[in-house]
Amino acid sequence: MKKRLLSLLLILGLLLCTLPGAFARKEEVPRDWYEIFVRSFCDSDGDGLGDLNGVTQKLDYVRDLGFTGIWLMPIMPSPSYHKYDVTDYYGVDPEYGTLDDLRGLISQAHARGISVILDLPVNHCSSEHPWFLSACEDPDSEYRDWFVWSESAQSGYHEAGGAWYEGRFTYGMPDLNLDEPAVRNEIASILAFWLNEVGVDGFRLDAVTSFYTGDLRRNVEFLDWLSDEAHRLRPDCFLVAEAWEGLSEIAAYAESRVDSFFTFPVSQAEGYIAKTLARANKHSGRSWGEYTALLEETLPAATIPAPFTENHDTGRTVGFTGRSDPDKTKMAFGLLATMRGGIFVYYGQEIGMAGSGEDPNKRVGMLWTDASEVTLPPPGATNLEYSCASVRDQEDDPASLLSYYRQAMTLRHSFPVISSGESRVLSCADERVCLILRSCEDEEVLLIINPSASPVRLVPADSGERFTTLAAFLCTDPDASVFYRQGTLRMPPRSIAVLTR
Ligand SMILES: [Ca+2]
Repeated sequence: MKKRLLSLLLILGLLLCTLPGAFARKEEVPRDWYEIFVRSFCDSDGDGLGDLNGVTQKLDYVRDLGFTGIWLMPIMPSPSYHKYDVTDYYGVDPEYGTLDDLRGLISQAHARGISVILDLPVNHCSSEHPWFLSACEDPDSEYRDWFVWSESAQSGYHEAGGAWYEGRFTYGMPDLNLDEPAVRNEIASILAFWLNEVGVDGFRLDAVTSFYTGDLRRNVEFLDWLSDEAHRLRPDCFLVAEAWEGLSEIAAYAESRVDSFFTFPVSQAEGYIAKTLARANKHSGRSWGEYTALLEETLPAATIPAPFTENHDTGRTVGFTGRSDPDKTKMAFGLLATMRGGIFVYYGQEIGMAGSGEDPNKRVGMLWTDASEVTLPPPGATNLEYSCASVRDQEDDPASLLSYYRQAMTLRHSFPVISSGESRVLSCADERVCLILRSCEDEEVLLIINPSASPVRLVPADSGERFTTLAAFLCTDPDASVFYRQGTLRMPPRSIAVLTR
């Protein structure tokens, strides 16, 4: 009887493991991702443009920084510098290299324990894509219904041959008709090509709120379809989606079977991290606790949060932390590095690269050594001054931002529960400090975070939880320390302590 029960449980377990999506998600430790704009990252052949082989050359750097995944911004052939308007979903833009270069990159990444996901813009293609050219030339083309047409002019539509096509972003990006079965078949083939033939580990899904503009229900339906297709092809693939919205809207999207959604409310000058670190905030610890609790109760338990402070579309982090206060810039990452989920860092963020305003300014060449050696600026970039030190100059400086990033990532990975556990915010009389109990089945830590610019002294046991050991700490000042003696914890400004029982 017992045996039969056991085998029944085993079969049930196997069944659950083979189902796509939700069941497998939460128990695993999420990966942390490094976002790369290939054109501006590293040039391997001296033509002035970053390329895939350049990324391969820098994989040790990415690994040593502590990242276990890279997100490559679009690499498929495209007429634009950013390549979010694709002309061939089955290739690599010659500016960046070849499919074999990508295969080489993937195998070198895997050898270092790094996963590779590609940016996948399928809301729209390029107006130069052969599908669209055919659809425009001939109203009887088999590709006509791959796009959305109107007999009259309307907002978000553009004229072509006496009819109007939907192109919500620009006229150069015609929206694909995602209700057309042939389009869905094509997208399924695209997924199969990259996941199975090329071996990428997943996708970053671009602009998912625009699939059916303003229609959450249909967007989620499409995301479920796409996620099921991808996980059927590769059960372990990872999908992270861009729904650039407020928290409740993101939570609604996260009910879909896509693994992860970017946590936009954490990011940028108006985000949770910036607000917590604002100069006038005398209750920075309480604020951070409230934001942590808000995320915990709003996002569905099965989703993997993907917090970040900057990406290729936003102003860079130093724009809101301010160059005059390097410790604040460090602490912005300290907060990010203690968050649940899989965090995302945009190339150059770790050395404090600046950039805001027009998009090209947010996407300039990575400063490895010297400003004279960076890749060619994206067309339209106007701010080409570098106000931070290069990777070379920060590498061996224990006080550098880069060194802090490495330490923060080391702390994060020393306690997998930080990434995968649930949070419970404990009360603390000193509102400059925040106590977060982070726990999963077999691990539990108490994170004590002092985001404030003051030193603090507290008795952690006053929270009602007993943690006896100071297991790790992280300070923005490399010469500072956290002390835990006779039940009292002394923390310098902008510091983090990890206590275990
Ligand atoms: Ca090149």
